Amino acid sequence: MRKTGGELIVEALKANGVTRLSCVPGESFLAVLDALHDSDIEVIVCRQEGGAAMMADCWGRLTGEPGICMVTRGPGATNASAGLHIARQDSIPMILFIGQVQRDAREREAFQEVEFRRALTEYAKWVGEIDDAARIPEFVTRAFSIATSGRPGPVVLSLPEDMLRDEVEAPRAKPYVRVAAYPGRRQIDDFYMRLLKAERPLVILGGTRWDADAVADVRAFAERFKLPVGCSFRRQMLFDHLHPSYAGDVGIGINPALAKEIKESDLLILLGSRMSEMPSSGYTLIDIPYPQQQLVHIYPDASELGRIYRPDLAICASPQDFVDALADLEAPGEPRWAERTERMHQAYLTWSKPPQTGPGPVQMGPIMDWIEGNTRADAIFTNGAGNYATWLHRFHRFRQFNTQAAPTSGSMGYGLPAAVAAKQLFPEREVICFAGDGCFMMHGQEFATAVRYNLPIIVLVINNGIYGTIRMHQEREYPGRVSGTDLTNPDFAALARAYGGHGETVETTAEFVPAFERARASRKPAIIEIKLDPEAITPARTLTQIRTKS
Ligand SMILES: Cc1ncc(C[n+]2csc(CCOP(=O)(O)OP(=O)(O)O)c2C)c(N)n1
Repeated sequence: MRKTGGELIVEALKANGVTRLSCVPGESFLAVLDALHDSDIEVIVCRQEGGAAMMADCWGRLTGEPGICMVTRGPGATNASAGLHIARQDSIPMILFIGQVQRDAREREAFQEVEFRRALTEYAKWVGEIDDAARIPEFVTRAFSIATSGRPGPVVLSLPEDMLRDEVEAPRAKPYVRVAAYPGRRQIDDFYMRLLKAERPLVILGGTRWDADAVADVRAFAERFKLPVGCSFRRQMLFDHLHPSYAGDVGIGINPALAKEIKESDLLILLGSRMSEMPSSGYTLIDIPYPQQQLVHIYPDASELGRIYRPDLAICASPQDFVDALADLEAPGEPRWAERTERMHQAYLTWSKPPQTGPGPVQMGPIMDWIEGNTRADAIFTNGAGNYATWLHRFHRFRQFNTQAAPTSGSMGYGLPAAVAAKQLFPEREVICFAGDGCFMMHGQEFATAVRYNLPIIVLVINNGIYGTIRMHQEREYPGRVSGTDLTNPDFAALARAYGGHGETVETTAEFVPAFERARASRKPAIIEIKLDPEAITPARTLTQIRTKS
């Protein structure tokens, strides 16, 4: 039976288990939109391709299956590249389909033409173009394999417009098969012997290719061996923060006590993490290329092992596949390091208590305390980039897998589209987005998407009227010379109402709780603007203290 390219794309998506996708439409892929008309794939129509791609990233992040996004050529694809870059740095499976110019117009710089196999190579794990509609099943299934195997990442498939309209006979699409990479018996024995001989071991979890079972397995392992466990930057959902093994967040502004323990440990077990610039405190935490500590590095992609840090034991396995093998390992009675683990957890608990006072009439500390006491363990928190995110990362105690969507790539604007995607995926769970005034405005238009699909997310816009992170760096490097970091903002509560959502403005600490309760009760997408004194630039230091180095 002959089918159009558009129909074959949708058929291949269905064969690979796709139930939702994000898009901004373009005339370049009308044939796919037409095929979607008769399918049960849910199409989330977005307002800008950057947001659409970030939603697909978030689906990939929270399901482990590639998030799907469709955009048009030139301007659509360049907008989407913001989300592509996040998926690349954050190791998230995602497939971006781009409608492309017709085949006989290529290389003339036709309308909106970009040669994606040249332009997007560094943003994606693989960029392919489908020239022949009969090969759609082959390309799409391969895209799923590449996006999910080894170190996951985004794949781009370019779809020439006329190819999508061709009617051809093609093989029926089959689902991709996941590639597992288990550690061998010899490697597990080696790992076990090193652990038994260690005095001060420490585990750092990170990366992707985790799921709820793997998180439960690693928790059980840490519990049996009383091991201290830290989570890499923005991968905090990998370990229950109230578990006695939890040692803290290995990210920006790391607890100095934890940094010291990492430096002084004699066995570092890096499980799933690349230990890139942010978690490694700018590549200072672990010596490069020869760490002082014995290093066991477990990572799903061989090319990462030994790239920056020379490991003593390298295991090429995904976290899911590695932790499977830990169940058989027997713990020694009371490990030598048990007391140290306890001390590290106590240090974390102290470190994660927010300050109750600071400049201005709004105190984020008590607000965080209230959020901790009044949200469920399965609530999902999203954010982009900015100093405001410190409140969430340092003081929220993540308890469960799949409760965090935050870009390790430090991309502003991620939190809102991610919240929309997370709520669409888990409608029964509360989804709270933290954003700065700068961050929110980068993809604020996706609030309209939340309203359109009736997704009652709660967005906290922490408004200090500045691009705060950059102002902080500026005051440190060029004290008193403010340049390019002031902002003029809309009334965010009025903006929420204009979109058809619920809006609140919080100008004192006491106003926060009733505002949050009203936002919850509204059952609408809501924005709560929290007016924060710009002096409250970090939980510990004011802008003036940074400027005057006092
Ligand atoms: C897309 C993008 N553009 C620029 C930056 C650089 N940057 C990092 S944080 C920041 C300011 C964030 O401001 P805001 O969201 O208001 O939060 P605040 O730091 O004030 O809390 C900027 C401009 C970035 N990380 N991502």
